Amino acid sequence: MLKVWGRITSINVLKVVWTIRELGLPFERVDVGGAFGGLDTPGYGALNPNRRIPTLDDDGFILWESNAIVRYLAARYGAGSLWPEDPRERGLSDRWMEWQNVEFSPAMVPAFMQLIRTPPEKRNQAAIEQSVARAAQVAMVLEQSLAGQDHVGGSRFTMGDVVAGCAVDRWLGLPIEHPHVPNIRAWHERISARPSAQGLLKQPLQ
Ligand SMILES: N[C@@H](CCC(=O)N[C@@H](CS)C(=O)NCC(=O)O)C(=O)O
Repeated sequence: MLKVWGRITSINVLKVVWTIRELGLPFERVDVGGAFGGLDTPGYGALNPNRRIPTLDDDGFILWESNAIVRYLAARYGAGSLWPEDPRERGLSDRWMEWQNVEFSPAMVPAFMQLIRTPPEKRNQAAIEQSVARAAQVAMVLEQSLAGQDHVGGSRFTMGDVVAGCAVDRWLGLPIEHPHVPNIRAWHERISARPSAQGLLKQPLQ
């Protein structure tokens, strides 16, 4: 059975859990990281030398880095669904995983950390404003790409929807003024309605 290490309040754990649920696979999740601790033990360090979450164990095969885990699971268990078999269709999905990792999350995370994980008296208003503005700018790339299509890679739900969807779900949940993004909001409703997303998306941020 699949085993995932990591608290569910981590976006990187969330995307892995959503992937596994979408694939309909049995799994066990172990709460480590954050207030749970457990990342500084020799045992965890042997599994994941970065001492980060998530870590996946698939029958003794250990993998870390959340987007690599999503790709692995999709390729192994979701060929033709989460993992498009046509290389072009797969590329159009996969690019949104890179976009999440190198464009959108770096823009948005400072605002998330300030507004959700920092007490009000310790917040840096300038950092929040800069992050909110940059995230809005980056989000418009997705907004335009979603015009006339139901999912990030095209007509079907694929791994790119999971990964970009987790980040966008957080962004939409932030107590900030968002730009006008009707295509993103419609897509977010669509993906949040999936049975596999229940209890994972649209949750209070913490
Ligand atoms: N690039 C890594 C980042 C992993 C990461 O930074 N995880 C955070 C949680 S989102 C973590 O381990 N934080 C320490 C903690 O939770 O104690 C991945 O995508 O898996």
